[in-house]
Amino acid sequence: MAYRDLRAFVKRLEKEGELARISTEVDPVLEITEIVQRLGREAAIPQGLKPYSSQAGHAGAEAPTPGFGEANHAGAKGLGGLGPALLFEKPKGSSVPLLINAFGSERRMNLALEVDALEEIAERIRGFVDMQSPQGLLDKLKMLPKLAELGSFFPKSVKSGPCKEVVKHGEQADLLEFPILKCWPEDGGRFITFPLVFTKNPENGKRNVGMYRMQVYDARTTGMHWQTQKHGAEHFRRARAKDATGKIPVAVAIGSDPATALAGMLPIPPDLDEMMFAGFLRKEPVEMAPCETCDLEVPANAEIVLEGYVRLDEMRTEGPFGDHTGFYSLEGEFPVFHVECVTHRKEPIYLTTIVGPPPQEDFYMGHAVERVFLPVMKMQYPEIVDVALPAEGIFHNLMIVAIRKSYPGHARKVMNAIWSLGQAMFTKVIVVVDHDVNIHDYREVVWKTLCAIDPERDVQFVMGPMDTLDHAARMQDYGSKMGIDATRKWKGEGFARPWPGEIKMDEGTKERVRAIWGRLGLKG
Ligand SMILES: Cc1cc2nc3c(=O)[nH]c(=O)nc-3n(C[C@H](O)[C@H](O)[C@H](O)COP(=O)(O)O)c2cc1C
Ligand SMILES: [Mn+2]
Repeated sequence: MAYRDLRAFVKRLEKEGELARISTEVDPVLEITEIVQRLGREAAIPQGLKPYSSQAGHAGAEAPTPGFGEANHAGAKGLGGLGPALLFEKPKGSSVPLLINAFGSERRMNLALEVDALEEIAERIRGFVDMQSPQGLLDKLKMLPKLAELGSFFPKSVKSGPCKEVVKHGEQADLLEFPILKCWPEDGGRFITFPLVFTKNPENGKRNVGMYRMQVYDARTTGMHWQTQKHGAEHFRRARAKDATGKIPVAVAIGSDPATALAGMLPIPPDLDEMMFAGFLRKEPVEMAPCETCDLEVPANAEIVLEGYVRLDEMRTEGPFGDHTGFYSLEGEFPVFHVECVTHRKEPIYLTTIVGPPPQEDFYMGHAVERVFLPVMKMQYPEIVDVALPAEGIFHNLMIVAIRKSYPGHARKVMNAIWSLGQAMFTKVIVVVDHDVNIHDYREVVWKTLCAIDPERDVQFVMGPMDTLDHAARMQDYGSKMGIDATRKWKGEGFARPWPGEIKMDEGTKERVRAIWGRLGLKG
């Protein structure tokens, strides 16, 4: 059974010993951040310090061994966590409790998505992706349950829902009643960090849901941090092209059942409904209730809903904001959200998160996305064996890819594929290695990559769109990327020298030493 709402998830976390309640008054201005950071510093297991484990089985150049890859997943386990989820019952200046770090460990991500391992979701996706047109009658019959399951994911419109237990129009609507965080000292103000922002494509009416931070300017005005390549920004541009002086309706839901809350960050194609994907994840449709003041729908189980509009002729300075990168995003001009109506549950819970120097809670959310979408990536590019996004690479700065190399130039083909694949377009550095490198062991990756490259020959630069948050790019949103071909080089790539084998002791000698070990008087 899917979680009914956020509070059902909170209950489960508590039952599992994954939640701490804080009844002391704490200030959402900076203090909550510092508490979360202290817990994180103590609890996080730096991945780089994991025990060294070289992947067995050196394959000779141009002769990849079959049966590789699966063992690579072992390395992705045991990412630790950032301490428990925290429910601040008395945030200073607000009567609304605040939930943070709800997804800050691999275990809590599994609980959120109701799986024992993320692989299960990947497996379900594979099941659908593998569906081919049925051949005979038997095949057709076999597909029926899958198709029925697909149908059950579509969001379901309902008349109303708990999110409307309290409705406040106009002057009564007041964002300042919620414990909105000021995360870092130089932040431009308080920011809503875990919203689901709903808009419609003005051309075809299709829904988009994205997680975009919102700077609070006053009781009824916020920023709308639609980075230029994101779907919200595209809706804004298309509407503006039709009527530059108009406005578009926008609704924001804060806090819902965990799969729905997380759906806002999914890197899925434009015009694909994130709420349908949430239905797939929770195996039950998301119930959507109509807004009070505009033609949009929001999850009926949401804790808090903000309804309003964004004017197409208005921009305002947003930021600075202590960001995913571990640095401040500088000020920039972004659209403005005007709140006309606030609805919420009785005794709502305010869901939020903090980004900052890695790893933070978003690392565990991003890691889940990486694991869940890997089968989709492999479907399109079957040569991809595995990918790894180290926390320090903050999603867009570094992707390590293991491929089964089959032809000259294959590593570069994969780089180009990644740079043209949805939000993977932002990847600043791609390292491509052979399939027998354990890419979740970063020491092994550094060692084997550096041994495998002739830098001038194996590094490729390209220009393209950059993540808005990249402060080193020559211009905002546009800059260069680098691909490193760290695969073994082939004759077909102009490499005439022999490629050496990796050093490994033979089993016979190991066995003989094992037998006499006890007599040597050595530890270990
Ligand atoms: C905690 C958190 C905060 C985020 N803040 C922003 C943001 O302010 N602006 C933005 O464009 N993307 C932000 N993102 C990334 C988007 O949620 C992500 O790219 C998502 O896929 C966008 O949805 P879209 O593809 O429908 O545009 C954030 C992600 C997380 C996890
Ligand atoms: Mn989208």
